Amino acid sequence: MSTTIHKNACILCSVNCGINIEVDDQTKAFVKITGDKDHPTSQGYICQKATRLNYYQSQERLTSPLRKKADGNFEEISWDTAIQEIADKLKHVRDTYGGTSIAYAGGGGQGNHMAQMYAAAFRKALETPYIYSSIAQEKTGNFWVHGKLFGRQNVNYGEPIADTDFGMIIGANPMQSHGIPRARRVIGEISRDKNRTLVVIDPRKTETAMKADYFLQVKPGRDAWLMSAMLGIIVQEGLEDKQFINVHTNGFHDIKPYFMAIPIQEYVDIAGVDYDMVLEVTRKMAAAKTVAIRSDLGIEMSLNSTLNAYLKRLLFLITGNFNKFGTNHLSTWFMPLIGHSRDIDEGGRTTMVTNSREIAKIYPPNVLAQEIDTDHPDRLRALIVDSANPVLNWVDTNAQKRAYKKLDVMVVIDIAMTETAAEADYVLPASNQFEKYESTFFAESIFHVRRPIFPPLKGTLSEPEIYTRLIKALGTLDHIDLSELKKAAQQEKENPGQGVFQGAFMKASLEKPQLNQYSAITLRETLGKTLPKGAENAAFIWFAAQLYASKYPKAIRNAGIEGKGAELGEIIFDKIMNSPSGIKVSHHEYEDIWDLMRTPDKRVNLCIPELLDNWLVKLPEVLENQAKLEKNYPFNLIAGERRTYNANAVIRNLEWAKTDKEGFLKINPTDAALHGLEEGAAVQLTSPTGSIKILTTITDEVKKGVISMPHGHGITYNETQSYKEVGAMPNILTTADYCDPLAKTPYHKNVRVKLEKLEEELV
Ligand SMILES: Nc1nc2c(c(=O)[nH]1)N[C@H]1C(S)=C(S)[C@@H](COP(=O)(O)OP(=O)(O)OC[C@H]3O[C@@H](n4cnc5c(=O)[nH]c(N)nc54)[C@H](O)[C@@H]3O)O[C@H]1N2
Ligand SMILES: Nc1nc2c(c(=O)[nH]1)N[C@H]1C(S)=C(S)[C@@H](COP(=O)(O)OP(=O)(O)OC[C@H]3O[C@@H](n4cnc5c(=O)[nH]c(N)nc54)[C@H](O)[C@@H]3O)O[C@H]1N2
Ligand code: SF4
Ligand SMILES: [Mo]
Repeated sequence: MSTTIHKNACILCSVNCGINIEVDDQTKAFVKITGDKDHPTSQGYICQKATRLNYYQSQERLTSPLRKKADGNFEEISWDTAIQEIADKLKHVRDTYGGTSIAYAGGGGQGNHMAQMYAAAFRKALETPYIYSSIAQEKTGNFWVHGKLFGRQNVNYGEPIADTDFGMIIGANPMQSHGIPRARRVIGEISRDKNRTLVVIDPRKTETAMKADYFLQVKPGRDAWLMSAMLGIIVQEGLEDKQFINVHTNGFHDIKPYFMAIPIQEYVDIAGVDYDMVLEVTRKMAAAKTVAIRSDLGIEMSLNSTLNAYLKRLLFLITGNFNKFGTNHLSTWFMPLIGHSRDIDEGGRTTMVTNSREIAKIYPPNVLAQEIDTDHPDRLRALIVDSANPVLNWVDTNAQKRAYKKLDVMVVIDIAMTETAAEADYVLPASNQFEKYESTFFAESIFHVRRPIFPPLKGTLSEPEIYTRLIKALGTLDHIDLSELKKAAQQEKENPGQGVFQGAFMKASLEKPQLNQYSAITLRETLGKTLPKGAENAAFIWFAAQLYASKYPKAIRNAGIEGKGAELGEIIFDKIMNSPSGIKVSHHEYEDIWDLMRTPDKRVNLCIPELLDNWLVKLPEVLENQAKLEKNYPFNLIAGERRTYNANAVIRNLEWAKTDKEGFLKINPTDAALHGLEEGAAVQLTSPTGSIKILTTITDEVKKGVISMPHGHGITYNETQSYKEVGAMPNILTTADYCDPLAKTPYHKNVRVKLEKLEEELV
């Protein structure tokens, strides 16, 4: 058997480890996948999920554009027909009701972000600001808080557990979900080192908790009480870092009274953790040389999400653990995936129906169905979904299905027939992530352009091509003449290093400002044509490189990339295009890092009155409301755990899972006994929104009253039909209104349900 090894990246989580994929030259099957030692962040590390990426590559695909018929079934149509009909329908909606009646949903899952630049141009052409993103059901509370503390919602910021003396992990399980590079090694190292401390705060005794020096098994949704108590201990015992506070922050004296007033013992009791351990952990944190705090969905998708984001940051800020080695710190994006939005009181934008605020230029999935399913004159009437599966993954599956029926037109761009695609009027088949140039760049200071391993599957197109065709069909680019730029690109190719293309591009941008809005398309059609076949999709990186070089030349040179002025941008672009393992594009020295602050005086604004007066002091009300819900729905369901074999819904064939195909519900032995459940018994869970049937596994990983089910199950896939009824969809149970009042992030980790034993067999 002859094989070829291709470098690429794993697309199953945001860490995007570099991988070597060994491909059988005859059958084209993935024979073996190993870690790529040359990848700048993963350095050869991979987890068990990447080794089974062959299930992504070999899964059932879409191979023709589809149009829904009156009887609800799909028919195959040609690309030309699909593009023209979709463009005509969207144009009609735009011209009749305005661009604000159109929404875009998605944004690239864990590994296909290249299309985003083109999707942005498409939204410009459709005149819609509305991008509903999965990120806005987890991180927007954080971004809003960043806006207040650091001056901008889109600052990039890191949580370097790998380099810290005292690592605290709140509501994250890096041993399974990663979220930080080489997570298992990093956690193992800090865990084994007697001189370093690892604290885990989680209601579940997770794989990460097992490695901790201190495990605080908080009651679900009670982190705000715990973190307030810790802040209370710090200020009441005078443990804050006074020098740091003086030099780098404003507002400490305004926030101090709120934490002086925290009844520490009472709050620790509400959180359900040991008082002495909280005291010890907090004092140790205040005394530690460096502290880094990492958190994720456990506090983002639960009660007090935005307040949690603030309290967590206050913990590292008032102990002086910010912008130093081994502490939470700012950095930069080579190419930002989010932006900065003005807040409501500054005239910022909101949605038309529910008045939900835009944060970081994105909108919350939690309100999408309500923005469609209403008689409001300004409701949404058209929806384009790309690289996302909202019906499965976003809140309230059934409410979404009802809403989508009301749309004038719904288009889904995906590689597979998903639960969401099934609802669409048109489905467009995309080439998958190993069949086109793609990029990954979530990790700090990294950019990885991945080359295609295979040509596009017959019948499919890359998203950049799809968006370019759609924009052309809308007629938006008709009046833009690109001939000068095409000529300049050709000259640049023949005579590189003279800055010919750069000069021409700058000139064209000044003369025709509308070009800037469509720069991804412009570059693809000009510079892109001089790049290797397929690489035209990556041409926009040239522009990102120019911008980045003009802003952070020193940090770029620190990363070992030499060059000056205009030349530096060209050099980074070249390096990125010619580094199959990805490259580190910058390194910010700690002495320069405070320059990345975006407040006018480069100091942190510690005081966010909205969160203190309207929220922190009203925590007792949150508790009262919760108590009412608990009466009828006694169980707290953690709906969406990351496990050994789930990866959102990127791999639909659940045969890829070596264990837990069924997606078991974890339940405590006492609860199991109370309900007469034996290992593997089936139960029905009912929430105010819906009910599901699921198999149980008995474990003391969860306490009495807490149950936990995996994310990414309930998928319909031919070969796994038999699991369909058991591997349940968590979002049948979730409720749109049960969410953060400010950012509208859902409380998926705190779904209130009741549980009944089922006598029937599920499989
Ligand atoms: N295996 C795998 N890895 C993944 C993914 C995947 O699908 N599968 N998805 C990726 C994506 S998109 C994301 S966003 C990340 C998410 O990564 P994580 O947030 O780390 O993963 P989760 O398991 O969803 O939740 C984290 C932890 O929060 C805990 N938790 C639940 N409720 C509470 C609470 O009230 N308080 C506290 N303190 N903790 C609570 C849960 O018990 C869990 O251990 O994972 C990424 N990695
Ligand atoms: N109850 C509950 N719900 C949750 C969560 C939870 O913890 N609990 N977690 C949430 C989180 S953190 C996240 S990030 C979301 C994730 O939810 P989504 O954003 O929906 O992400 P994925 O499941 O990764 O869906 C990616 C889609 O992209 C498609 N795809 C793969 N490759 C390509 C490609 O090259 N091109 C195109 N066009 N499509 C492609 C896949 O087929 C799949 O349909 O789920 C959320 N939903
Ligand atoms: S850590 Fe994430 S990116 Fe790395 S191999 Fe595992 S799933 Fe893939
Ligand atoms: Mo996520």
